[in-house]
Amino acid sequence: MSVYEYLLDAIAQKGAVFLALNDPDKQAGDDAMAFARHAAAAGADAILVGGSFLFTDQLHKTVATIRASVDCPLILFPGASGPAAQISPDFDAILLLSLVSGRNPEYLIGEQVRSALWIDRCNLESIPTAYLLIASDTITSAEFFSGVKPIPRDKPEIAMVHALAAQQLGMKAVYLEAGSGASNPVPDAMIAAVRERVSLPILVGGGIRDPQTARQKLEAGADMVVIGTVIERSLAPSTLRAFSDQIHWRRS
Ligand code: 1GP
Repeated sequence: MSVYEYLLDAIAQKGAVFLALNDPDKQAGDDAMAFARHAAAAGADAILVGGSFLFTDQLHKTVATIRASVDCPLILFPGASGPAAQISPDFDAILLLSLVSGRNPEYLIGEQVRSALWIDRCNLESIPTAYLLIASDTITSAEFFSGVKPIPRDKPEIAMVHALAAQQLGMKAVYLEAGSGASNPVPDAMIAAVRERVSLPILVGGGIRDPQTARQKLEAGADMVVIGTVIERSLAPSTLRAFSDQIHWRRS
């Protein structure tokens, strides 16, 4: 089964997917091992690894450590650091992001061309994903590095039409991103507007700090929730389990 099929199956079986995001700049070595083990034990369906920009050289070591620690799929969540710094054969798949909410050709096709042979050589499964930046209160790292203005929070129809175009282009998922540590997560009305027109799996991330908010995003129409900052701050099993229980609503 491919990683994409595994995620679709988890959505069908459990209601939604819980993705734990490790930023190797913040948690490497033993911390990364603890992050992955706690997240997987609590029920995370897969581990994403990456960040908007890598300030350290810890990614390769971190992904090898996580690989040796857990059995669930490891998925690269690429940033702006170039393929050599990010792509590793220890990953099972890559969310091959195309920043469709912007008009910067580097993030629509340039980075993908630079990465193509590396992905091929490492035999990574590619999950072509439409990446949409959604405004929060502050300028996020993704916005800064890409030079792409986020979609205003009160314009759900703009997000919807970008996601619809991505579906028509053959992409396999839509990621609505408020940015790591965002003060406000993606609005429910925007998720609902995308859900109404688009049948692709919808990932939502950025600024989701509690299990109830995660559940709210699913009720609005999301299929996968990405949690990073909260897990970085605390590996308390009860917190992680509460996220898992709310996200896996079909089993709770
Ligand atoms: C960032 O959506 C992810 O790209 C996760 O965001 O760190 O705010 O959970 P948080």
